[in-house]
Amino acid sequence: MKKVFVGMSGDVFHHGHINIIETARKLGDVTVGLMTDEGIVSYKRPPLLNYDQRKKIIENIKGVSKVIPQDGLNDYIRIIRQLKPDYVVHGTDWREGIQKSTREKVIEVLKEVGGELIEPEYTKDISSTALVNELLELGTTPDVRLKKLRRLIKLKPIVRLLEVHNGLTGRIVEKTRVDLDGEIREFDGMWISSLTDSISKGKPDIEYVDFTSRNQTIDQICDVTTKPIIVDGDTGGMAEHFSYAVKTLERLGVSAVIIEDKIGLKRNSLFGADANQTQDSIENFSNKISAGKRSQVTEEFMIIARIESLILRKGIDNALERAYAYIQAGADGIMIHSKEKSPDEIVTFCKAYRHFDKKVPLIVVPTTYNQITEQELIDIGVNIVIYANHLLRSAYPPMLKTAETILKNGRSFEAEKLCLPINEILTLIPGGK
Ligand code: SPV
Ligand code: MG
Repeated sequence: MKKVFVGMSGDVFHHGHINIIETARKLGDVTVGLMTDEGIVSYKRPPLLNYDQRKKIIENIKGVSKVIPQDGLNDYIRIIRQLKPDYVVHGTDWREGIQKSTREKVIEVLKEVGGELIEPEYTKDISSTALVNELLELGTTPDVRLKKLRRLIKLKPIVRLLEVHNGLTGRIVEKTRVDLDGEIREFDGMWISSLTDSISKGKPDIEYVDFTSRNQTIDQICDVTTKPIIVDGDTGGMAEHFSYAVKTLERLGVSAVIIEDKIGLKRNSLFGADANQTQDSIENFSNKISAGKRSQVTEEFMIIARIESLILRKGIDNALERAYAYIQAGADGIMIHSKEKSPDEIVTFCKAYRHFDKKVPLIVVPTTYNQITEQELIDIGVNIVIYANHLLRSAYPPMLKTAETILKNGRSFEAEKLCLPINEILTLIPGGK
């Protein structure tokens, strides 16, 4: 019996997959290399079904003898060297895009082991990616969305969030993708910033826009998106109030709330020591975290403690002492914030944090030290990066310019080139016609 190898993700299984397996089983004994969840997220969005669920399906397909884990596209090489298959079967789709270079490497290594590549014509008019996109357009449930963040943290080297403040910006995070030589890069989720939620309502970021109002923003965003959400919970208010907020956020399907260890009238952290800001005591803030944890309904919701020691110039040791205490109090994550132009103090904190015995996911918001790359953050152990205000900040200057242009000219003709064409805004959100 000849040995045949087929690599696949097998998420949203369809007749195109069956066509491949049918070709393979006519050639011999079929081993499927099933992409692990980590392997898939190394080049595209996480699968809808996890590895074990997909394995169960593929194992039960006629003609499949064995399913083995495949850890990403590069793992083809290891598997082929080990298995020494007579044939590798793959649809013609991998002649283009991210899998193109994998295909070339597979051809090389097949020469080494004396095997052959068989490429059945890719089944037209069906693709898992298109099916998944259609499923996502149907929407999601609070329960499914809430669980997504923990899964992403587990699977991805870094989880990438962008600020949203209404339904439209939610759609931008939901849909924007770039294709970098076949690697599909997108945002993993949304940050609901107190700064941009307040400013977009014409209010300062001083916790005046309270949870009742913030929840309306969140609800609006949930209505038109499926990606996970972290909410900026400001100081969390009084522990008694925070306990209620946690339950409401869970009911809405939010995955995590971040609360900052400040007390009294809250000012935005980026004012730093220029504004009158007071840090809470370790004891009081730890009690608030514990109260939130006790009130939680689901297992998966995360309460993340945000440390303001660097913002308030209290030093790294103070920040580390607080991180330790907040983890003891039950925090599911630590956000360390800085308003320095250089990332040095964040890097120092993250490196010291690595030596903690009990660690929880680490979150940073590189607004001022924005030269740091995601790869550099991964290297110092950061789990989540938040781009905290960029959609609102980038929208405001052109809006102001349009308003001024209309005033200066006494008509809108000159402003037209600054605007999205009417036919494009009409069709921006499907279903309008
Ligand atoms: C926000 O986005 O509201 C934040 C982050 O809290 S920062 O503005 O940097 O304080
Ligand atoms: Mg805020």
